[in-house]
Amino acid sequence: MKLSRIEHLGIAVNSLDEAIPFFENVLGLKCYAIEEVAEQKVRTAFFKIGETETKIELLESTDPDGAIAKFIEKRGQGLQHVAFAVEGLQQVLDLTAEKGVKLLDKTPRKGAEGLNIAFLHPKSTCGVLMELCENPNK
Ligand code: CMX
Repeated sequence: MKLSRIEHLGIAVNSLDEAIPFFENVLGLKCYAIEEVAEQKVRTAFFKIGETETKIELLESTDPDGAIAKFIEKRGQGLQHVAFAVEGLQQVLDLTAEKGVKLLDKTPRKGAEGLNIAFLHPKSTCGVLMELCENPNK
């Protein structure tokens, strides 16, 4: 596969309202969007980093049974996933599965900001949850 860049870093937080002031007032980033992704049971807040296209995505759980709530229960707040931008996501997933990697998503699904996304299982990726993202409008 060919990764173009880091699309975003996903950080699990207890509360967007409590976390956002640190990113805005201390790191000097601007929260430009808050979006709920109901299917993932999360509310997200996005920040662009400087002149780059890389973003920080804060993730607040909307459901005690959701992946983010379970992550925080087990590990506390922190870096939850790294997302890479790719082109041809379905083909990338097929080739990755052929290499014996455990996929959480065999086909892309809709993530925040209209991106097509798919996760690789952390058991196959040295313990780091990895998300692959494709912008369908590019
Ligand atoms: N990073 C690394 N390891 C993780 C992890 C993460 N984010 N989340 C879970 N794990 C590990 C757990 O520690 C556990 O390891 P052990 O078996 O060694 O204890 C194992 O994976 C299984 O975890 P679990 O708590 O039992 O939870 P599940 O199997 O129910 O779910 C996972 C794990 C990764 C499949 C789930 O977190 C998931 O589906 N994540 C993808 C969805 C997601 O995170 N969405 C939020 C992002 C929204 C967006 O960007 O659009």
